[in-house]
Amino acid sequence: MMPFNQPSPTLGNQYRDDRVLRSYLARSLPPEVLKSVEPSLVELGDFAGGLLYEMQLADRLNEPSLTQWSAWGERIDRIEVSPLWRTAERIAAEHGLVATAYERAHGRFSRVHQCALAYLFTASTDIYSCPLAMTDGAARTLLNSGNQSLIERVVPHFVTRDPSQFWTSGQWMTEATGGSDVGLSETIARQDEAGAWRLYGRKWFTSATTAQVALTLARPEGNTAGGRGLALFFVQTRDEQGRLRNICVNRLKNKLGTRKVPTAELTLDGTPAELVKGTTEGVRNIAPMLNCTRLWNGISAVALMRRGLALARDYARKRFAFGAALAAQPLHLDTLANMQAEMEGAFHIAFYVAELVGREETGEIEEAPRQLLRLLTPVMKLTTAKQAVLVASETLEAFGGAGYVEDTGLPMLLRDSQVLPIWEGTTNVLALDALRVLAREGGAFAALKAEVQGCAGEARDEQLVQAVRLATEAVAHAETWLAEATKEGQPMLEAGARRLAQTLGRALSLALLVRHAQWSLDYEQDARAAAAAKRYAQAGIDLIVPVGPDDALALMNDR
Ligand code: MFK
Repeated sequence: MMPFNQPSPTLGNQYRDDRVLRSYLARSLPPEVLKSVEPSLVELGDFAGGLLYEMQLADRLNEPSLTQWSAWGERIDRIEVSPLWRTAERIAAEHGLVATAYERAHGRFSRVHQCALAYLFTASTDIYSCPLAMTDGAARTLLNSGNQSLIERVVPHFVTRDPSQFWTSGQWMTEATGGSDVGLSETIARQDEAGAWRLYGRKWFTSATTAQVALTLARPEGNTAGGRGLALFFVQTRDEQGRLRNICVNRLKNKLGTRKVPTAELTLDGTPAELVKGTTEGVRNIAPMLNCTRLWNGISAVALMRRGLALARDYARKRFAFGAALAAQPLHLDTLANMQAEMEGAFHIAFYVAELVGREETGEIEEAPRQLLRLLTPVMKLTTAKQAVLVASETLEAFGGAGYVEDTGLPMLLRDSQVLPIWEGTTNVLALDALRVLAREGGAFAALKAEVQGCAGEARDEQLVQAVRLATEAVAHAETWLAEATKEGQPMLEAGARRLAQTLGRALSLALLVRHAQWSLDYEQDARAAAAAKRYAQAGIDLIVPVGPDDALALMNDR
């Protein structure tokens, strides 16, 4: 008798099969824009569910390698990336994964178009989204800097569709003294006899070190301590002969996930560099890069959730146990539906931020939404990243033991999701950033409240009206808590910052999901977004609880 073999999960066209993406684009893009961009999405959706996914499974065991010495004793520090990564670079350039946002063929909608491409591309390319995010961020940072020489020489390489001309950029910020507290950076910048800047120091965690260029921070000798004393520098990593320019790759990092990303420790020993914008205020000047990579982080979080769900749903139709397919069993369906609801909430807040970025880039943004964007970037990033880890964990569980077995490719989803709350600002660092924004940008909270109320005002379906009430109530509670905690002082505010940020993130996600669900009921006669909204509402929106810093301190002491 033939032994039983379980059919594996498979994927179809990742655009055509994605009700959430298609429905969102149908609402948010003008019909002529949708018609114009749809072929690019169909094409990438086909790649993502077909060739790229097959390559990804075949590429599973390949990892980047570092060769530090040639056979003849020369220090070469050559990094080889996996075959999938080499293919991903070409496809990313050809499909305009960065270029789309800068060609701006459709004005402010081009950012949404680009994020839709990134969303389709990400889950099949083993975090090649990392160098793309940094490249996008570098393009935005250089354009904002006004440094005409760099804008003319470098930006065209970031935004080309020609793979032979395409460059990626690194973002070298993290040092051993602090990944979060960047102001502690120890790298020194010194001018040589010719007046050219050279960098000396050790960068502790540099992602995608194969990039042709990088933006980095260093302290010009004599500058003050802290982030203000740092300057933003541009580095071209190799000379004309392809040799690293006074950069040693000490080792590649052995990480839990993102294992295809060549993340390295570097020593800079007189690396030539150019000032991007002034000799101080490095943290402020690199902020556009941070905000851009935080948007990509959110889009990636949604993409990984969506991939887990696509596989888990397909598997549920193929896997039989206890007399029926999993897809016919109420508890399994209920579990998948909860995951889907989280994904849909995350989807709408991430793409809402993309819409605001598109408006900012085209100058079609007033002061209130600008402040809202500054607040929502960290709030969206921290909210969606945590959801991605939870959904990835549930995805593995939905496959039982198979989800825990490496050659199914499934464990990678959990490992790769786990980076999302860590890099580009941990949950707590971003929650504190959001707190600072609320204190500095007087209109940010009011803008968020107005958006939630605006969405609530569009709900007419009785169940959606009830669901969105939880969002408006949560925002009202957040407002009261913020006022009271401000009176109590900084420790109370900081201790509650994560609960506050997640409450704002979940409340806005719910409100946006409700607005979309009402539209989908009206124009598509589709009740699925409404079903997701109702579930999302029940999963907890208001996370603010009456605890403070004192008991946390008491609990720290365990002796
Ligand atoms: C696939 C997805 C994407 C993946 C890409 C992956 C690549 C991975 C590589 C990395 O992980 S790189 C490392 C990422 N590191 C971080 O994200 C650092 C996390 N820490 C923070 O974000 C801290 O909040 C921060 C370093 C910014 C705090 O530093 P400071 O020196 O205490 O800065 P401060 O005082 O908060 O801000 C200085 C100025 O910058 C202020 O402006 P002013 O000079 O006008 O007062 C701030 O308002 C401004 N600023 C800070 N963050 C900003 C910002 N402005 C706009 N947007 C922001 N996000």
